[in-house]
Amino acid sequence: MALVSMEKRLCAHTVSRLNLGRAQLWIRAVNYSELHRLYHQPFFELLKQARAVHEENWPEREVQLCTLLSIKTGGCSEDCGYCAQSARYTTGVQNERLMGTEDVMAKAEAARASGSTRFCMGAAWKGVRMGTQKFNQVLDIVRNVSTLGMEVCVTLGELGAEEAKALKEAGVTAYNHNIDTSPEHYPNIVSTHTFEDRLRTIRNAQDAGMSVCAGGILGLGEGIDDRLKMLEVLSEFNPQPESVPINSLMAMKGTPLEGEAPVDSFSLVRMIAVTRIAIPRAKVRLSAGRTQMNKETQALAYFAGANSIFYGEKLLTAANPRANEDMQLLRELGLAPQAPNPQMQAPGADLDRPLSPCCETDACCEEEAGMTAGCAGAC
Ligand code: SAM
Ligand code: DTB
Ligand code: SF4
Repeated sequence: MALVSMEKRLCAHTVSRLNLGRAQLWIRAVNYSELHRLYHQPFFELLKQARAVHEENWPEREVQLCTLLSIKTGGCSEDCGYCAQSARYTTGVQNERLMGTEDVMAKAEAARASGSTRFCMGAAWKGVRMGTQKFNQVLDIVRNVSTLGMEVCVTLGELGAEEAKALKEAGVTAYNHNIDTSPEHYPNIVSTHTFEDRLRTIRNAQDAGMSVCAGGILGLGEGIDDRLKMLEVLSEFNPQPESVPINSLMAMKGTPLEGEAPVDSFSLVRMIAVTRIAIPRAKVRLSAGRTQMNKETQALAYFAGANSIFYGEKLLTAANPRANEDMQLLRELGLAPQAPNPQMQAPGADLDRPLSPCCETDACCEEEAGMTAGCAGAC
């Protein structure tokens, strides 16, 4: 049974029986005080625990390779303080229109040929709306890419329930929507939408049956407590995210956060390790910022539980390590690319706990609010 050996060490959390497809697993929400205790242990003690959880839940040598493509670049209405694609900042990113299906297919086929098993498409806009030409175009792209045998991920900003269903039907495996930081720090970074808006989109993606990829960014001027509060929210999701990207800020010239200091490598590895323990069945993706990391830091991150990376020379607008350097590092460490699983089922909810983030309508949320600490604040 997964995680039994951690049972005695982790105490202040909910333990519940979860139906994940056909596999019965024990998954828990880990609360802030427990995350704090885990994070501040001696470094090697934390690594040992994270490694044990990793080995109980994942094939220890596999790393998932995901390729990113920006299908609509720049000119975004939102003011996310870290983002080179916001129209509010002068960053040098050229605005580009939504790509056509054929061009996207060529990139997706190249990604598959390079060994990627997940293709993630990002768009720089506030969100999508049913019936619009641009959303129809996105659906066409998804239908085509989903024929290639890779997992299909999209990150398109805000989603309503209808749009989420349409994406699922078109063939999306996972929806990426990051919460980025703690609820308290979020308003210091973004003013054009709220943390609760992000949670509502995640709820809609979960309800539509898509896997959710949700994580955040380290290095936004937050404290360690903010990082752990972000992780507490993610850990309380019911169902928990299928994958958790941990980005390190790539400080973009022209953005309000251009002067932020780089993330300390031991803090990054600690965060990966605590994420592995708190969300044991999620792929933990060592995401943006790897160009600033040496091989040793990345090796420690893999040891601590990272089992996915963005692969290929470009993220959305920023640079990523060269594919051959990544393959070389995997070989040096005895790691290997993971096989694709496009038919994978989204994690199922634990029916003994309320869904989290909680549901969309106010009335329903009020009903739930009385009975749940697991409502991550969407109501
Ligand atoms: N517009 C969509 C949204 O906001 O969800 C999708 C694209 S957005 C660029 C996807 C994610 O990339 C953000 O939520 C953030 O976590 C990450 N990101 C963006 N710029 C970054 C940067 N400069 N450094 C690190 N991560 C970044
Ligand atoms: C995620 O968490 N990180 C990726 C993906 N999801 C969409 C994006 C990273 C963007 C890095 C900055 C850029 O390329 O502009
Ligand atoms: Fe727009 Fe997404 Fe960038 Fe925010 S992170 S400015 S929503 S593209």
